[in-house]
Amino acid sequence: MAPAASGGGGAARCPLPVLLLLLPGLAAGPAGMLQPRDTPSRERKELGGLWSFRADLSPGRDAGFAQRWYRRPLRQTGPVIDMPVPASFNDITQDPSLENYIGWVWYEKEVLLPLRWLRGEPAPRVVLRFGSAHYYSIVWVNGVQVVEHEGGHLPFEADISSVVQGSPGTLCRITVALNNTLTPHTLPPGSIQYMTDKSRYPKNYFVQNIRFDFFNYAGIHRPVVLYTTPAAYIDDITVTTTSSDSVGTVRYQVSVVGSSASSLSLSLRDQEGKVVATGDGPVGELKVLSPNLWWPYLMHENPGYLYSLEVQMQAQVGGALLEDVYTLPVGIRTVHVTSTQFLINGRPFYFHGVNKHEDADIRGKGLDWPLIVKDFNLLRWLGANSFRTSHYPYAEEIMDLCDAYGIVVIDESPGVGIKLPESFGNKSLQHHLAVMEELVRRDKNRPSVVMWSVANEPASELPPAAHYFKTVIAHTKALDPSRPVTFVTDANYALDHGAPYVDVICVNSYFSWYHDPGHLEVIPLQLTAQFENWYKTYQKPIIQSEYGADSVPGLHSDPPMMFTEEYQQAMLREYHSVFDKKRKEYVIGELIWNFADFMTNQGTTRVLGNKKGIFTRQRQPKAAAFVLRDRYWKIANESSCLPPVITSHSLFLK
Ligand code: GCB
Repeated sequence: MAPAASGGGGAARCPLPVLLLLLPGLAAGPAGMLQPRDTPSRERKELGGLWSFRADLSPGRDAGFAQRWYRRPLRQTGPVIDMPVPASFNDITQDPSLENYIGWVWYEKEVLLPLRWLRGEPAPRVVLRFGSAHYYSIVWVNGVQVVEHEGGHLPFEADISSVVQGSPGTLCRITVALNNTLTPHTLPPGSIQYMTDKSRYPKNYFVQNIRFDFFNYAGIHRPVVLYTTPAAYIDDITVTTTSSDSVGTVRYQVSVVGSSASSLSLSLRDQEGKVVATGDGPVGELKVLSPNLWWPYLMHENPGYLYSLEVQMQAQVGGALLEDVYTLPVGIRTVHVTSTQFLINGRPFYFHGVNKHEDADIRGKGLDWPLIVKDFNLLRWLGANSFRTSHYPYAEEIMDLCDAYGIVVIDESPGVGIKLPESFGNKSLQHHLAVMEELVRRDKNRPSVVMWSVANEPASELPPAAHYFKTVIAHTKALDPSRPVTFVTDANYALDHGAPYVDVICVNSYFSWYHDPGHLEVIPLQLTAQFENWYKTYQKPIIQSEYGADSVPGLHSDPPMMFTEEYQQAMLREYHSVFDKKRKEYVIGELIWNFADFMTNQGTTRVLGNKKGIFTRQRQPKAAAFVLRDRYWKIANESSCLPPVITSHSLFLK
């Protein structure tokens, strides 16, 4: 699991001291993080495209700070290359040292701002927002530092009004220093290891060790936008929904910044644009008669029904009347967990879905619309009704489509690979709590999100895991009492210190793969025992949150042998026969590992990455995809509330 830190030679000093020196604590405050939208009172400018880029190749990776590269255009302080945004930088060039680079890289973009943003009367508030940048970011505008952010998968932003409005011209220079070093206290954690045996490694050679199984792609991964609001503005909106006796209730809370005397009015519109409920003030309830509930895909003929909640604010600030408008999509649905079931709108929901990654050729983890839409088409072709955002929060653009298409989401934090004892200490814990705050703040209003997962496969058999998970789960529930909380375990049921605190048991197992490789015949016994042991211990519903086998596309053998397409199919079928017995009792879901092949660190068990996809990395189906497709449509037809059978021919109705 240890990549060469700086390519072939590897002789570079660790950037870690620089990172730690600059870590002041989390910059994200309690403010809202509404997705930037064009509204009558707000404008948005996308900053995607080519940025200037330089990796800091100085021995300490610290030349950029020593020479203050943010003070002048980047091209004036040394050579730059073009770097696409959004994208990971790793696979863009032919340079292996950039592919495996660890330390600070620098991005820069020069943008001309509209005059009305700078000299308008009254001048708007101008905000610079990053959908995500991996892992640690420091941002300057015109040489002035505006924000720092830790964490690679969640948005952060800065009010840059005073910087740009105070500048003489309309040119705005945005400089970003980004560091992908992981420490035992980052999420995900990692560690730098110096190789000191001089007979085997060059001087100062180091590697970054990680305990998770995907390539640590880095870069500005999601859209960067500038947007405006009035000086007094709608900062945050929280909605929760219930429904009973043909009345849907939308409870809302709105916070305004910049004025203590604002007035708020709200209207909820259906998909025809008809106003179905109105309200006013910062807190209240909207009642919707005979609501169109938000249903998961394949549970209703019109899944993913979204109303539009339009919030209008008026505030008198310094003699001027400021107006702000923000529109939030709202789905009315309920979620409940019993000891044997997961209920959406009071009806049992069975997760027949996948685990994914944000991963593709060339762009790495960079947001890519063709890939996103292709993946949703494949999900619906497959008859999948759900996925887990293994192993970090996915882009807001992806979550929007889950809301709109009715794809149910288990929303996972970047808490993957928490294995070292020091990663269970207070420093890590506090950071994990802050990350959950950022995640809940971002995704709390999404109907597709039905459960939070705070971690994947931590060393939950270690005693400190008890306090750690008790605290993280309680904190998450306090932030959002409306959704169940879990983490995904591969620990022994009798030793797991975190499981007492979850609402749903999510368990990963790889029988006949990592254990008893090649012995498919052990699956029925071992999988049955797994379910019975967990249920006997906790009386909570169980999701098989991972299972699967690597297959190299085009590799065949009968009888099935490991790594062939036949073996992957056969393993799935063995698991499915047990799922079919246990889903009549308390098993509430099955999520294949994995939707598509994905890149990992190099290693003796990985042939150009992890090959457990049922689709290749280029999204072509392997034989296993057809096994799963038959199964998912069959399950959907069994449990559908629609009188006529849904067939796979109705796929593209949406
Ligand atoms: C797991 C991990 C996942 C890996 C998978 C595998 O248990 O949760 O991140 O990729 O196994 O294929 O080894």
